[in-house]
Amino acid sequence: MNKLICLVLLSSFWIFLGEGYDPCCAQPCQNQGVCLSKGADAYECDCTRTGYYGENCTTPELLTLIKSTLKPRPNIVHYILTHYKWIWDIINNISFLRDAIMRYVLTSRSHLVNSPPTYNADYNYKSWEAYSNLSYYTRTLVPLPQNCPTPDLPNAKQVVEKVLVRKQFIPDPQRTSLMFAFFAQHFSHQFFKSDFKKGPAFTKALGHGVDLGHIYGETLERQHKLRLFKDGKLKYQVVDGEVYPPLVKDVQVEMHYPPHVPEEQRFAVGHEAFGLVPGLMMYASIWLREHNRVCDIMKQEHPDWDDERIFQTTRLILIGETIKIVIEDYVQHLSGYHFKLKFDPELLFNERFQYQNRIASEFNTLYHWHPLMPDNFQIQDQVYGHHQFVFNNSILTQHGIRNMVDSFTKQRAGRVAGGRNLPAAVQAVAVKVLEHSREMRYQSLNAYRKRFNMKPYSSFEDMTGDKELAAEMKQLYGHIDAVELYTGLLVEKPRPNSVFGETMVEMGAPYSLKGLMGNAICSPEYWMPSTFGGKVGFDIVNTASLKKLVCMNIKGPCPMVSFQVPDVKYQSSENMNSSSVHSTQHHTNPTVVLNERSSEL
Ligand code: ACD
Repeated sequence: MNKLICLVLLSSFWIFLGEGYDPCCAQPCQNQGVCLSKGADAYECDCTRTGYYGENCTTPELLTLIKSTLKPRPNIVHYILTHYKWIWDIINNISFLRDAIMRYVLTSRSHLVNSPPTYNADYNYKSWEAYSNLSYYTRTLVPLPQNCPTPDLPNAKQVVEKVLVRKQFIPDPQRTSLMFAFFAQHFSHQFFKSDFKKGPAFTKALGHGVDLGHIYGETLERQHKLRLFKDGKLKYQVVDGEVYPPLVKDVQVEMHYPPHVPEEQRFAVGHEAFGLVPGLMMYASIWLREHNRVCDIMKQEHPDWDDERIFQTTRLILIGETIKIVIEDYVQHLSGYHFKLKFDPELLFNERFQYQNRIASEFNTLYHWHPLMPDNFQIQDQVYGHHQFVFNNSILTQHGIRNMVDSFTKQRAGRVAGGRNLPAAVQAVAVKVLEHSREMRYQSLNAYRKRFNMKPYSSFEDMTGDKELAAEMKQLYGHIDAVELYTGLLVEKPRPNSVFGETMVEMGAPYSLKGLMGNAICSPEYWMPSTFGGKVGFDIVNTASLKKLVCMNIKGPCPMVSFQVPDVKYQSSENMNSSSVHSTQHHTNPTVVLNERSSEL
C-alpha cells in the first residue's frame, strides 16, 4: 500500500503528461528496476536481480521481504555506532570482531555503487560509450529523458538566498576543525575537476579516484615540470629555512593567479587552482615535503634505483598514506562512530569487489561542503577576512606551516546540514551547483533517498525538522518530491550533534569507501611490500596518520593537529609531553618530534 502511495506521489509531477511523452518520464519502475519505453504509451520494467517483481518491480521476493523486515533503519544503525562507547571499546580490541564489522561496512556500502559504471549525463540507458568515455562523470540515477517536462523549479538564486545563505555562523557541533575543512578541499580536488569548457557533466581528472593528480599534476607534461629528476624528488624552494613549492617563474607550469599576486608569491603545484587559499597551499607544501622525505628513505633502502623508480614508488606510498589517513582519520571523524574504522585491503580479498572506480556527478554535487568555511580565519593572533585570505600565499610563509596547522586545528568549521550556513562570499558557487544539476537533469532528492535505501521524506517538516525552514522550502518548491538533491542535502535536519544529515552520510559513504578501496593499490596484485619498495615503505603506508604526516615534516615541536577542535582548554604544545619519532620512521630530520597527545585532545 505504502509503495502505491509513493508511486502516486512520485508521479504527481507527471499527471499533466499527455501523449508523446516518454512513458519512462513518470519513473514507474521502483527498486532500481530499469524502465524501457515501448512507443509513446507503453513501457516495461526490467526487475532482474532487484529482489522485486511485478509490472513496476514493487512486489518483494520472499528473501527481500525477510531482509527488509529485519534490516534496521540507517538512523538506528547510526545511533548504535555513536552510542554505547564502552561496548565499542571492547569490540575495537577484539580483532576478528572489528574486522568482521569493517568488512560489512565496506561491502554493504560499496554494493550501492554501480561497478562497472553504467550511465552518464548523455546516456540514460546502458551503452559502450557511457562505459568507456572517461571524460564524463558517471551517473548513479539516470538523467531524466530529454523529452520529459521538468517540474517548475524555483529560481536558483532565490533558493540560495532564502534557505542556504548564512545569517549567523553556526559552528559544527561535531567540532570539525578548519584542518579538516582544508584537507577536504585539497584532497577532493584531485577527483572533482569539472571540465566546464565541455560542461558540468565532464571531468578533467581521468584517474577517477585517489591518484594524487593534485600533487603531481594531471598530465605527464605538468608532472615533469614539477619534478627535480634527481633521487625521485619534486622541485621546491626554501624560504626562511623552510621548504615550500617552487615558483611559477622557475617551473613554468600554469597556475590560476589574479594579476595582482606578486611573482614571489606564485607557488606552483600539481593542481592549477591551489593558489586560491593558503589552507590549500599549506597541505600542498606538507605533501611536497612528505614526497621528498619518502624519496630520501627509498634512496637509502635502494641505492641502486634510478630517479624514475624512486619517484614512482614514492607516489604509490603517498597514495597508500592518503587512503589510510582518509579512512582512519578523516572518515572516522566525520562518522562520529565509537567503532574504530580500519584500512586493511585484505578484508576484501575474499569478497565480490571490483577494483575500479568512476566518480559520479552526484558525488561531486554532494561534496560541496562550503558551509564548513567560517566568516574569517584566525592564524596566531591575526584575523583574516575572506578578501584578505584568498590568493594570499604570503600568509603561509609569514606564519609558517607549524603555526597554520596549530591555528586551523583550534578553529571550528561550520555545520553543513540544517540550512542557512553558507558563507555569502561563496553563494555564487551554490547557484551554479543548482543550475548545473538542472542542466544535467538530476532526479529529485527523494529519488536519491530511495536509491540509497532511505525512506523518502514525506513532508518539508519531516525533512528539515524546523517549522520556519519547512515553510520557506514549501513556498519555494511546493511539493516535497520536487526538492532538489543539493538543496535537500544542505537543509535537511542534521543528525543529533552532527555536521551532516542522514542523506549526506548514506549517499557519501558508499561513494567514498568504494572510491578508496577500489584503488589499484588495494587489489591483491598490488597490496604487498614490494609494491611500496619493501617493508619500510609498506610500514610507512600502514602507520600513516594526519598527525605523523604533519609532524614528520616540520621542524621543532609538533603543533596541535587534529580534524576535531579539542574540547579542553588549549595547552601550549611546548608544555606537552613529547617523544622522539619512532626509530623505524627513517626520518631525515632528527629535530622533528611527535607529540603523542595532540590527536586525542
Ligand atoms: C560508514 C562510514 C562512515 C561514513 C561517514 C560519513 C561519510 C560522509 C560523506 C563522505 C565522506 C568522506 C569522503 C571521503 C573520501 C572520499 C574518497 C573518494 C575517493 C574517490 O558508515 O560507512
